[in-house]
Amino acid sequence: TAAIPHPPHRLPLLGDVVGLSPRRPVQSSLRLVRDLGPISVRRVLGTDIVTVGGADLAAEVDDDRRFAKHVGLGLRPLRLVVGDALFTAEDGEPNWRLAHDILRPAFTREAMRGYHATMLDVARELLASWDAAARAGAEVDVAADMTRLTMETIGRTGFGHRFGSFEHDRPHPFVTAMTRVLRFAQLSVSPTLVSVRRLLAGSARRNRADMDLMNRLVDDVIDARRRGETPDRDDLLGLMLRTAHPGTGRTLDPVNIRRQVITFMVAGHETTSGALSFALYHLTRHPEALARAQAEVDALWGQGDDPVPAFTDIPRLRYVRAVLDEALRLWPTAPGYFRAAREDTVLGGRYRLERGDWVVVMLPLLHRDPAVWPDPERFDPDRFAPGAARRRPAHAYRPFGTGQRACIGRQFALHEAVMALGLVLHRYHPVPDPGYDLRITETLTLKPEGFRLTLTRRVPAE
Ligand code: MNH
Repeated sequence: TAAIPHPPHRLPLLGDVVGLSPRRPVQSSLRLVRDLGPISVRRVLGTDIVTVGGADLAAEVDDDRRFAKHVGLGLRPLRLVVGDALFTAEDGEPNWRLAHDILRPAFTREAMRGYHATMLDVARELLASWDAAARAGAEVDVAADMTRLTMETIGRTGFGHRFGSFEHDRPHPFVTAMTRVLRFAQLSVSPTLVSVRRLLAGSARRNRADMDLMNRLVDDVIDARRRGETPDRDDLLGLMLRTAHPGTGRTLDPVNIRRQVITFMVAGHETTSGALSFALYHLTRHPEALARAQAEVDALWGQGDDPVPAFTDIPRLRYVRAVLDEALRLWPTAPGYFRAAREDTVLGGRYRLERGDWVVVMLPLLHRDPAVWPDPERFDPDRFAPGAARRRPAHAYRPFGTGQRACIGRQFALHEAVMALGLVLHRYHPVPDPGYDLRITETLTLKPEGFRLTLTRRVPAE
C-alpha cells in the first residue's frame, strides 16, 4: 500500500493551511490539491481530508456497497439546522427511508408534468421583470434574479406558497436569512483562525434570529395548509402531511416535516439558481454556443414573441440542456459530496482506508480529470451531445451525487432550468459587462458573483 500524496508545504500543527481561504474553501482547496493527482490528502488543524478527483477512484467511492454517504464537514452545520431531514440524514437513519419513500411520488415524470404550468408562470415573471430592465437599459443581477425564479418555483410547486420574489427589489427575507445561515455554517467549520472566531462570536445571535425567521415562515406555510387556506394537493407538503409509508404505515412527525420543508426550500433552489447563472455566464463568453442555443429555441418556438412551451418541448431542447450540463461540469454548484468506508478497504488497489474513514469527492476536480475530459478547462456543450456520455466512464460526471443518496430533485431542476434558459435565450440577446471577470462566491454552493447582464429584446414588442 502507498501513502496518499499531500501538498508540499505542510506546517507543524496547522498542516496544509497555506493558501486556504475560509470564505472560498472549495476554490482555495482546489488550488491546493489540483496538481497532486486523482487522490490527495490535506491535514487541516489535525483533521485529514482525503480528496478524490479522478474518475476511476470515484467509481469505487460511489459504490453503495463499499461506501455510504457521510454527513461531513460542510454538511455538519447544516445537520444542526435540519437534523435527519433527507439531505443531512446519515445513511441508515430511519427517517431517511421514510421521507424518501413518501416523497418519491413528487418527483416522477407525471409529477413534473403537473409542475410544468407553474414553472412556466414563474419563468414568465422573470421575463416580465427582465423586459422592464431591457426597456430601461438597466443591468440585471443574474444570480439574484435566478434565485428569485428558483425560490418562487419550489415555493409554489412544493408548498403552495408564493414568496412574491419578483414583486420586491430586495431578496426575500427567507433568502437573506438562509444565505447568512449557510455562510455562518461554512465559517464555523473552516480552520478556526482567530479572525474567523471573532466573526462567529459576533454573528451567533444573528444566526439564531435568522433560524427563527426561517422556522416561523415554514411553520406559517404548514399551518396555512393545515387550516385549509392553501389548496390541499399531492405536492411535497401534501404528501408529508397526509401520507403513511406504504410498507410500515409510519408518518413523518411535525418536527421532521418542518425540517424537510426547510431542506427543500434550500436544496430546491440554491443549486439550480447557480447552474442557470453559470450557464448564462458561459454563453456570453461563447457566441457560437449562444447562437446554436438560440437557433434551437427558434426552431422549436418560432420567431414569435410569446411562446407557450408544452411539457414535451422541454426534453427536445437538447443543446440548451447540454449547455446546462457543461456549466455543471465546470462549476458544479453543489461542489462535492462525502463518502465513508463501510468496512476496511483498499482504494485504487493501494490506498488503505479503515472502516469509517471518509473521503470527499471534489466535483470540480473530477469534472476536469484529464484522463476523461480532453482540454478540460474549455467550455464545450458538445461533450454532452447525444451518445457522448456512453463513451466515457459513468462516474466521471456526478453533479447530482451518486447512488441511493443522489439528488431526488434532479429532473425537477433540469425541467425548470431548461425551460427558463430556453425562454430567456429565445427572448433576449444577453450582453455582459465587458470588464467582468468570473468570481465565484461560496455559501456551501457556488454562484458567479456580481455577474450582470444588459438585455436586448431579440423580437421587438408590437
Ligand atoms: Mn439536489 C441531494 C445537487 C437541485 C433536493 N443534490 C443532492 C446531492 C447533490 C445535489 C450533489 C447529493 C449530496 C450528497 O451526496 O451529499 N441538486 C443538486 C444540483 C441541483 C439540485 C446540482 C440543481 C442544479 N435538489 C435540487 C432540487 C431539489 C433538490 C431542485 C428539490 C426540489 N437534493 C435534494 C435533496 C437531496 C439532494 C432532497 C438529498 C437526497 C437524499 O439524500 O435522499
